[in-house]
Amino acid sequence: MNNIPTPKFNSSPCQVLRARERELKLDSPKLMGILNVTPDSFSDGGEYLNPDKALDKAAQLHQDGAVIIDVGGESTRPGAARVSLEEELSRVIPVVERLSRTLEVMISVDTSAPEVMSAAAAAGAHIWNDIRALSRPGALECAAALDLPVILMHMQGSPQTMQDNPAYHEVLSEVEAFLQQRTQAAVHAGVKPEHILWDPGFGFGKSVQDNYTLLSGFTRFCTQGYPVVGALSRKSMLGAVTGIAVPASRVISSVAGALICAQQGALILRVHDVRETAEALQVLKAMHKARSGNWDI
Ligand code: PT1
Repeated sequence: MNNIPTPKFNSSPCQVLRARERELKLDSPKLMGILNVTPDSFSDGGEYLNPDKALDKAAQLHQDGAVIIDVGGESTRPGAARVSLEEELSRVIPVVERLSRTLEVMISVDTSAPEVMSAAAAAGAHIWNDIRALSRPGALECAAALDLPVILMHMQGSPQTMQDNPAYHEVLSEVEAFLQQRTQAAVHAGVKPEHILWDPGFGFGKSVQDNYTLLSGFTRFCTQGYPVVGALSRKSMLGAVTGIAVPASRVISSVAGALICAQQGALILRVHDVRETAEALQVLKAMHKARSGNWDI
């Protein structure tokens, strides 16, 4: 453990994420709770297709400590089927509308379709979470016009084929180069640099070893000036080392993974198990407070 760098997450000036009327101060790692409105999510498929159930779940995530709710209408786990625009819109928009009226949270939308994100933004969404890093036609222009924060994620291939034969010469530098390049493209299209977030994309076209190489070198992504999202909750990279085959049973390893990301500088953690992750984060926060001399807990 002694060669894992531990950047100060509360070093000043801290970054502030601004989205319309909302502000999120990234002075310590913040939790993004996952709300899947899909019939085929890898860990909670079909549970929250009903908007009433989705709202209850979001309220629970918020109460447990999530300050962002990530609404997803397209499953992007390995091998997932593609979904039509109409279907995605019909799953996502009603939930975003009701969420924005009822909860004091930032709403992110896990989509690659500019049509879905435009409608979601009109319904009150604050953040575009795009696993395809604004690569769909019209996505870059749409992101610039919406003037909202965007998460750019790395993926090799597509969800349908990405786990067939992932291969890298050097995974850390290739993922970083990709994120730099998509950042350039976004800024060139008119997206504000302070609206850009990075995500190395655990599980998206990566072998188990690639995923752990990314985890071991996570700090490098956190020192480029963009807030980084750590998102490995319940993923197969955890099952691969614990032997736990059922995603919903990977809570302990998910919390461990989230804490490793946070310790290395991740400022947003995308998680299913918000309460458990929030509890674990208290330990890291206490350590940072002791180190900074700001011990008032
Ligand atoms: C992610 C992410 C996401 N992951 C962001 N959004 C998923 N920003 C959906 C497995 O190996 O990492 N970052 N939206 C879900 N995708 C996966 C991928 C789920 C791999 C499971 C696996 O089990």
